[in-house]
Amino acid sequence: MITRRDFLKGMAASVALMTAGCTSRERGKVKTDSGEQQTAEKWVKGVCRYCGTGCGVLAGVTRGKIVAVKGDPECPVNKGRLCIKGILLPKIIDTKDRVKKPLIKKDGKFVEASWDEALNLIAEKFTSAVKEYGPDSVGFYGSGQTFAEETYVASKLFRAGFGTNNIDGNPRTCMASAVAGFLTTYGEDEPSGTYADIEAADTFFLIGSNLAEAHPVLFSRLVDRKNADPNKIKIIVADPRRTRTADIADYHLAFTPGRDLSMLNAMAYVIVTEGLTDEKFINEHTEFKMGQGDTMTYEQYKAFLQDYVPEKVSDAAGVPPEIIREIARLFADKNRNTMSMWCMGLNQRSRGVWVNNLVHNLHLITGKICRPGNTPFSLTGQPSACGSVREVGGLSHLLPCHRMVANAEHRKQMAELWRIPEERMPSKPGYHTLAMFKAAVEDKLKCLWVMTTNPGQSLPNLNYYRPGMEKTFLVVSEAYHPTRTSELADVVLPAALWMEKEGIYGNGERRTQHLAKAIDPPGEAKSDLWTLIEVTKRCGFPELVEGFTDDPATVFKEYQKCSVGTGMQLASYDRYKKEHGLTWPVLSDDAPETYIRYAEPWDPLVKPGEGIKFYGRPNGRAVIWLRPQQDPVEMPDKDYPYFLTTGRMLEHWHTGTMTFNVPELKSAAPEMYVEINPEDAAALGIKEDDLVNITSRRATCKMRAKLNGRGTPKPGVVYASFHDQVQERMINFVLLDAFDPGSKQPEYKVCAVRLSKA
Ligand SMILES: Nc1nc2c(c(=O)[nH]1)N[C@H]1C(S)=C(S)[C@@H](COP(=O)(O)OP(=O)(O)OC[C@H]3O[C@@H](n4cnc5c(=O)[nH]c(N)nc54)[C@H](O)[C@@H]3O)O[C@H]1N2
Ligand SMILES: Nc1nc2c(c(=O)[nH]1)N[C@H]1C(S)=C(S)[C@@H](COP(=O)(O)OP(=O)(O)OC[C@H]3O[C@@H](n4cnc5c(=O)[nH]c(N)nc54)[C@H](O)[C@@H]3O)O[C@H]1N2
Ligand code: SF4
Ligand SMILES: [Mo]
Repeated sequence: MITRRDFLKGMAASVALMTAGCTSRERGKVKTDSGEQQTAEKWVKGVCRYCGTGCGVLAGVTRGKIVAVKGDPECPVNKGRLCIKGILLPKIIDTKDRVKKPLIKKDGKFVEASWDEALNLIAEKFTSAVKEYGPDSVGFYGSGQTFAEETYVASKLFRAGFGTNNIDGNPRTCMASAVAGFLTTYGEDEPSGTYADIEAADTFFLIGSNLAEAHPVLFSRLVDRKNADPNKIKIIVADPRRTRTADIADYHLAFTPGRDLSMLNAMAYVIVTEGLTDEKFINEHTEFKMGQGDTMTYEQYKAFLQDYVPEKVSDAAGVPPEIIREIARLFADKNRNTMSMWCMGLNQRSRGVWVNNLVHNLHLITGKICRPGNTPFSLTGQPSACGSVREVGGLSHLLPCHRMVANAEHRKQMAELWRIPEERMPSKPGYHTLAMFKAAVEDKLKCLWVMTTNPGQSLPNLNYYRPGMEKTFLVVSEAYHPTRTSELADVVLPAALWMEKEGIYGNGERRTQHLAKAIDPPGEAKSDLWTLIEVTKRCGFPELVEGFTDDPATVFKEYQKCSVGTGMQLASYDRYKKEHGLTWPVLSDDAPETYIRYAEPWDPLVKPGEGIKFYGRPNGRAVIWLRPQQDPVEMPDKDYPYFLTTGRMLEHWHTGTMTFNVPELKSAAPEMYVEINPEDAAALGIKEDDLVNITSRRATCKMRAKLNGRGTPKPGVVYASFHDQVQERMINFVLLDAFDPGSKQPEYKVCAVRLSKA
């Protein structure tokens, strides 16, 4: 018989492979997938190309090729572990669809061009659009997968050069609600804790995160924690689907999509009415607010919670009242440490900011924050969504190092740092992602530069947005061609890929890490940094990139200066080259990294004797928000009776450009399918592997049915991943493009569909 312990061990092994099992232990020797022994001439330190976990890697290089990748045993994130995608990274490099020369579309066909021709064309188009239609007629759409230095130069070119804040990126589709949640609650972005809290927590509350597939090495750390003390460690997973993550949970709360706001408020109700709060913490470190920031009292908060008596909300939320009570008690237990982890299930929602606030509330009313193992931890998706976008200021309302466009003092500081007159800093926030692509549809955005992202596949409601990409003058910096975006481009610029260039990533725990260059890019491919610097010069702004070269150290030096005196001060480039990452703030080059923010003795920004201080807020107090339940924009009805939710699977990365090039990953998951609850399938006469039409008000997708696969949605809910590049199975055509009014993050997680056998 398989015991629960064996099962847990198996789970850990299936997602996170110890490198020892995949490559030889002997230093220098590597075993390739074909089994033969090869000797790597050198091992180069880097970071995995994929998820926000940020595993340290060592790339084995022989005769100018990466022949193997192993986990860096000295990186504290993964201590030598990698998941299957990380181990197979060498296979994304030498593929037949790599772009090796610039391509320009002429008479509807792509033809190879020289760099000079391509760069001059871009400079000519962008500068003349600015002249003719004004600075807001051009835009940049970047990514949480660029290096910090790349976004930094892009930001400088668009803001200080063209004079527009039209620079946004895919973290808008990913982290914007988490950012706004942190800012509204603590006045400072990014988590207060780090991954080390996993080893110190006893109760884990995972909501809207499928850790097992999306952050596998963190999942293996969680499984290790559970294995070390199976009776004590408790795992709660709140997700409308049974997932691989839910499989290891002590409690799986399969609530109704979008109704987690009432479930979280009901947990707060139980905590407050049963006297499980930390009154001293509430009195000393918090305040209450509602709406846009109206001050409330504790009494008003208690009155507000009366609408969320578990018995009242349980039917709508789809979770039994006694379970809500039980998990609320477990969460608040004063003898246990509680860590929450969440990801897209909360962020990709039309009330993503509010639901983020509600998780923070639970930690604030119980005082479970600012101590080891007690932390509200928002998981980050991309390898450098934090490092290269949130920190560099790669969104239309942000400036470098957590500064805001709307703040005149911040603009002044940046003008000084960039040595430009203050009036050259644009004060109007630019287009957020969906507004930018809408402006292209409406012919207001004349030129758009897309870098390290694939919006032609990853935006929602694609039938609406793709024609805009076709209409505008579209530049796509890409490693592969064709992609569902590069096919719409006017110019495709061949990009150096992972380990073919050097730079800085920042992972989900504030860890800034350096990736060295291991090999040369193929053909004429160049780093995005080089391309950005060249375009900046050719657009007539050489002063903005003076001293910058292809060597990212030249750019990082200036960026690091922007961080001095902010809440996220960084160390020098040289230090990152030597260390295995450092979690900021790091106040000097001999200072240690910071484990826990806002609290003594860890945070250097908290003065001795201050204890805990939420210094991002004017009064040093974090905000407990009164946020009511509000349903998603599109709920099921008689014509479209099912919820559709979308997300990811272990083997593939987003739009699949990289992972479908890896034979092992492709054969493990060759096409995307739709998960349907067996009860619903029986009612519809759908069997395993039947082709099913998934129809929304916007489009129809055709996929095979899986009834009891690695995930099972609750009845009334269906699920699909968005990794497929085949139009018929591209679920994003079906999705709604509603977004959160505060964060502007799209609601990828909820819309209404009907199903029929195809
Ligand atoms: N293998 C792999 N790993 C990845 C990625 C990848 O493409 N492939 N991408 C990375 C990126 S950029 C990101 S952002 C992360 C995403 O990581 P996750 O957010 O963990 O992954 P998702 O599958 O998008 O969504 C998580 C869960 O949200 C649930 N959900 C649906 N509706 C609701 C709801 O109303 N409320 C709540 N609370 N939950 C709901 C879904 O059922 C799903 O299981 O993964 C990162 N890691
Ligand atoms: N249905 C649905 N849609 C979603 C989501 C969802 O949960 N459901 N999640 C959203 C989220 S959270 C995210 S983060 C987005 C991700 O969506 P995208 O960012 O659009 O997807 P990626 O496949 O990561 O795109 C990265 C692109 O960069 C290219 N590339 C790789 N390395 C380099 C490089 O060094 N330089 C250059 N120039 N290019 C490079 C890759 O080939 C790839 O085409 O998708 C969003 N869309
Ligand atoms: S867990 Fe994430 S960062 Fe680590 S190896 Fe896997 S994909 Fe890469
Ligand atoms: Mo993401």
